[in-house]
Amino acid sequence: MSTTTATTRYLTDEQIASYHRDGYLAVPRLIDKDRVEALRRLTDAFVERARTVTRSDAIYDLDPRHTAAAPVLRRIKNPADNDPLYRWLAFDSPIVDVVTELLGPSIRFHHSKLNLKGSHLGAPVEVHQDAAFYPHSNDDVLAVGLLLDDATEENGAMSVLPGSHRGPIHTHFDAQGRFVGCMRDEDIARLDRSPAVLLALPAGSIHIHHYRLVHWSAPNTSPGDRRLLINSYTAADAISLVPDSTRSPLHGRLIRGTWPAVARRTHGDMPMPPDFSQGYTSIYELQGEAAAKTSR
Ligand SMILES: O=C(O)CCC(=O)C(=O)O
Repeated sequence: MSTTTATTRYLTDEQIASYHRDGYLAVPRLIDKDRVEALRRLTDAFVERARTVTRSDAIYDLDPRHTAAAPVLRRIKNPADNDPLYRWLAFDSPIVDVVTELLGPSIRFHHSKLNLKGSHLGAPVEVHQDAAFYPHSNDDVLAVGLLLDDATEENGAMSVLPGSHRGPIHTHFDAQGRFVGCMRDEDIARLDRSPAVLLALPAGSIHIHHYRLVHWSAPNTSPGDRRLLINSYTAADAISLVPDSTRSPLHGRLIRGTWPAVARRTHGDMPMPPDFSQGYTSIYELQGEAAAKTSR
């Protein structure tokens, strides 16, 4: 691990150590209220524009209940491609400084997405590890979630299993060999999930999770939305073992530091990665394959 070169330090040594030990970290209220308010307005405008959209496309992942009269989006895809404020958050905000404190001074952007867990309708996310979707040559890969709304148990805040990033990457293929974007019931049953942590945090906070960390989130049963902007990053010397499925021109871009001369590898086996060469829809579509699974 390298040390940070950022002039302002956002994390204490204890926070950095706890990220490496537990595989996640919460930083309350990193982004100020005005910026979060602007982000909510921007996101509302995207949802408004979705009224004219009838099927999922390059920007919108529509919930099956979506109509022009009552738009229901599961996700805005690649938000950093589509507005300067989303781009600032991904490339220039304190989020990026925090990431360099965890991954070292040279980092690359992987992707962005905005999960919109709408009131009463918001879809759950089944138990999974991001590493099963996009394994890399080394494990310095993480995702940062920025909360646009206060996240609570009722509105489906994300849960993480501390330390699970030090365990295996579990298969996310079902018994028929289909990539279903979530772990198998028998593997989940073998995990002790009693130490799970619910990341209930106020709007403007971030939570960071290592890409091997087991995590999930429940449906939104509350009257308010739970919107979560996720930006993922890699150490610059982590090379993706799968082709880009984001179709974003920003994917893989060096955003801090220098381009490395050497790709760093971590030893060990993992399940074969999925084949998204025919296109990637979304985690919700994939997990729909496993719809028989009940919410956990
Ligand atoms: O939206 C959530 O609560 C979970 C997000 C997540 O794990 C994902 O989109 O991969």
